[in-house]
Amino acid sequence: MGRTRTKNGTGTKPALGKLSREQCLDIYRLMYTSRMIDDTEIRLKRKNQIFFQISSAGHEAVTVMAGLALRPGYDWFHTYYRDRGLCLALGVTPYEMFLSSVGAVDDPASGGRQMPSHWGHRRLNIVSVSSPTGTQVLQAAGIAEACRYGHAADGVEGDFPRDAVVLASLGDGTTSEGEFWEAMNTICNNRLPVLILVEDNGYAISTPVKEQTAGGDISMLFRSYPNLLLHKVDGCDPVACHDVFEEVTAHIRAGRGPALVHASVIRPYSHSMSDDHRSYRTEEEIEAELKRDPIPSFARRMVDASVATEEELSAIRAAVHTEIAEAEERAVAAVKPAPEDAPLYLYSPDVDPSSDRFDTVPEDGGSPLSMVELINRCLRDEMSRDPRIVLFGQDVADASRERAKGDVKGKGGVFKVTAGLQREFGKERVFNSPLAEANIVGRAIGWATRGLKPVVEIQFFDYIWPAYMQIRCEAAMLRWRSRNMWSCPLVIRVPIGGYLQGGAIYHSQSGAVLMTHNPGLRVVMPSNARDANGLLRTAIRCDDPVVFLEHKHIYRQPYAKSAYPGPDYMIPFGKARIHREGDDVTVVTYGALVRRSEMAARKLEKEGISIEIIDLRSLSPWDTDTVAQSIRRTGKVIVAYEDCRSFGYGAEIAAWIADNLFEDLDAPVSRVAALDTPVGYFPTLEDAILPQIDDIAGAARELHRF
Ligand SMILES: Cc1ncc(C[n+]2csc(CCOP(=O)(O)OP(=O)(O)O)c2C)c(N)n1
Ligand SMILES: [Mg+2]
Repeated sequence: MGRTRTKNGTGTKPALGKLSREQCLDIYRLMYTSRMIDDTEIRLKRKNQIFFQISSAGHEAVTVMAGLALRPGYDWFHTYYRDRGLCLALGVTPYEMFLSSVGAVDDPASGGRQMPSHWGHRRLNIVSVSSPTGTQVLQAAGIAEACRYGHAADGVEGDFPRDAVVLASLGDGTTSEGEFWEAMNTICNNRLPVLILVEDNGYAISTPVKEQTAGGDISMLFRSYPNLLLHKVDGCDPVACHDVFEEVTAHIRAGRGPALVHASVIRPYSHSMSDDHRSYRTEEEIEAELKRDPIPSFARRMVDASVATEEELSAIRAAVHTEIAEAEERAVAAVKPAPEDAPLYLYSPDVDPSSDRFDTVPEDGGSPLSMVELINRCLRDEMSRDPRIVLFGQDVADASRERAKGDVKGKGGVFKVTAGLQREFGKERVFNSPLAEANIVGRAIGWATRGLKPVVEIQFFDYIWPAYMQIRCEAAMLRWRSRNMWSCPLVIRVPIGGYLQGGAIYHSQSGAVLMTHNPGLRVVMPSNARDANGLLRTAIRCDDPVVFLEHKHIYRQPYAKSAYPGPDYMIPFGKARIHREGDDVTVVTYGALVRRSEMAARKLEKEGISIEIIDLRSLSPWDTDTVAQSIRRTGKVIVAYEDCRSFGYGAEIAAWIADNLFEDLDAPVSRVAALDTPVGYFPTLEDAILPQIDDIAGAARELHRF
């Protein structure tokens, strides 16, 4: 297969529109190959030799023409599942596609981990794409920003051509996703070099576009968007698509901003093989649509215009059949994943953040500083060391980009954690995001995929939920789902937790478990300034996505202050700290409950009860060894956590202890946690809901008596 195309401007004579005869034949071959691979997959699925099928039928013309207009391995591609034609035109081979269909280890998209048609190809810059509709557009925005930054910045290694285009394609239904609008906002506002291709086949599964989109026409809604070049095109007509892509790619490459191409296509087959479109479409409608089928209609057009003869087209089809039959046979016989493959590549195989490499000795460093100050110091140190690091989030800048060097004092985050960083490192490296959480994380994933190191802030844990799709389904899964071909090492800093008095329901949430429940993520939560400094440095230098939870109640507490531990201080992940040694009862805890456990232990000491406190620091991975060693001595354990008691983070710790240390326990595993309610505003409510010193002391007394 490959790209045998001839480009315009090579002197070949136009035959159809601006297309030469060679181009026309190549386009026909690519479109026909795409359809034949779909048809072969359908046959394989019926024989149970593959397990899922979704076709690109009807989308071949616009996708092939987009692929031919763009440069594989130079431009960047965030695709969706109907982009077989695009991928073929970029150089993915039929054999590689069949490797995906059968789920072979050598499938270049996912090594048998994702459904077929979830494209990915490292060499061609086709970024691994997931199934959630629309997530790819924010990531494409991030890739485009990273391309621009990498091109202009000093000292950033990698290839960042000035005029690369980033393609983001999607279906009509997917334009209803909020993330799509968040992406369009940033793409237009920042004039990013993104080509958005909406392949409008009139349906999202069974929902027609009129029920989906105001006015039934997505491009109409963008007429007033600033900086956006807009085109509607018949996506079944290769000649029309050629002209549109020629214009929009030139526009984007010239740095004149993004373009949206709204292509009308058809969907002659059902949504997927799990759907039967005859249950919601009439025969007449399906029949009528077939008249626009790009493959026979383009063949007719070529013959009518004497660009090709029937015999020549028939010879092309025969060659495609031969190539596909051979590719199918090889792929069916290819090696499939063994069960041992399952746990591979959740995390970086090269950089282990729990290793000794991340275990350094703190320097002796002067007067005590707060957690806010030492997080800020770490960010400053790391940004000075590594020009790949960029920071963005809501209100994190000192001032707007324009006023960055002005005479205002500067904001630097609602908790001032990033204060002064924009002033020091410039507006290209520290900037505000829109008030949109998925926007922050989705773009950060794009930056990280492109080899930069975003350290982003979500203003409050309570508002992280719009970003959860990006965190769980994208950041955590990118490496695993691409079998280590793609990764997005980034850091998401998140102020979290209660005990603020007045924080109430939406400024006091915990819920660390909702982060630790994602294989592929690292989750840490320091309880003091020095640990925050060392753990954040590890988070930044490691090669995995990290959620860095900063308890906002601890931010400025005098008891949590520490001396600056130096610019290379690191604490490995998965290594707990014995906060206090004791013999009678072990308290396993983290975050704000470390201090509360300490206060309880001081009380209990007077009663002759000796408490050992383990500060986990790192919630995923967590330090089973230190916990086990302590419980083997004390025989009694309290797991204390700020989450709701039921299904909270500590529930897993308690279950692990019960499973693994049953013989060492002299009493049941005890849990101290928040009530299973939100956190109330009035102080007595908050006190009753969140775990207190007396709750820990009471549980310890009970265990001691046991
Ligand atoms: C976030 C999310 N919601 C729902 C789905 C299930 N789903 C898969 S494809 C699809 C329809 C997409 O329609 P459209 O964007 O028009 O693309 P088309 O399939 O028509 O090409 C839906 C609802 C999904 N994959 N992701
Ligand atoms: Mg659709």
